[in-house]
Amino acid sequence: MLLRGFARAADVALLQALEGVTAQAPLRHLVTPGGHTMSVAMSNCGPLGWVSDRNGYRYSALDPLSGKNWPAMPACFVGLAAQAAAQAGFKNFQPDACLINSYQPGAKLSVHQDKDEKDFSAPIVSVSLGLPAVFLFGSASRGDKPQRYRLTHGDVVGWGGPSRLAFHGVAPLADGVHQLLGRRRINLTFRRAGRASAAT
Ligand code: MD6
Ligand code: FE
Repeated sequence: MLLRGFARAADVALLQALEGVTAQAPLRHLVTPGGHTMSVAMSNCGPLGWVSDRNGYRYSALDPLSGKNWPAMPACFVGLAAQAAAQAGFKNFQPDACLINSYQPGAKLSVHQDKDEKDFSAPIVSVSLGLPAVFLFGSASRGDKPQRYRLTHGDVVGWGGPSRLAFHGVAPLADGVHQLLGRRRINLTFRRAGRASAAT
């Protein structure tokens, strides 16, 4: 589900909270298991963070840069993610991981599936801020030609159920200047990466 502009009213609060997070856990370019350095810079907040290195992709409670826990998920992040999930039909979404992706012009994310999480019943909520991007959204089989969606500042994508394992990616970011973020796009993806939360 694409919620156009859902995060717009909260943009300044989100970006301010994000600065606190990245001051503790700086954005960095991870290396893939194949040895390529990713063009997207990443960090995390919350109990679990997504990391990649020569040994593979996984979730870790510790930031490999500091050896410490990832910063806590700011309350405005959690609130927005839960509200967006509810709007998309997923009640009680309790994310335990927030992956922060930072794109500069030319950066891209190759087509992939999100399958490192333990709980595929939970949705993923994805918040776009800053420069617009073309989001590629396919099906669960890699060969299918993806649809293209332009995601702009404040758009939120809520995604789960039958589409949870759909292949997706981000086309190389076009250059531009955004009023709040300059030459940059930030994407926040909220997930349930560890065990399912108790139903309430
Ligand atoms: C991005 N997003 O938009 C990258 N994955 O920068 C993702 O890879 C993604 O937006 C799963 C669900 C939603 C997403
Ligand atoms: Fe993804």
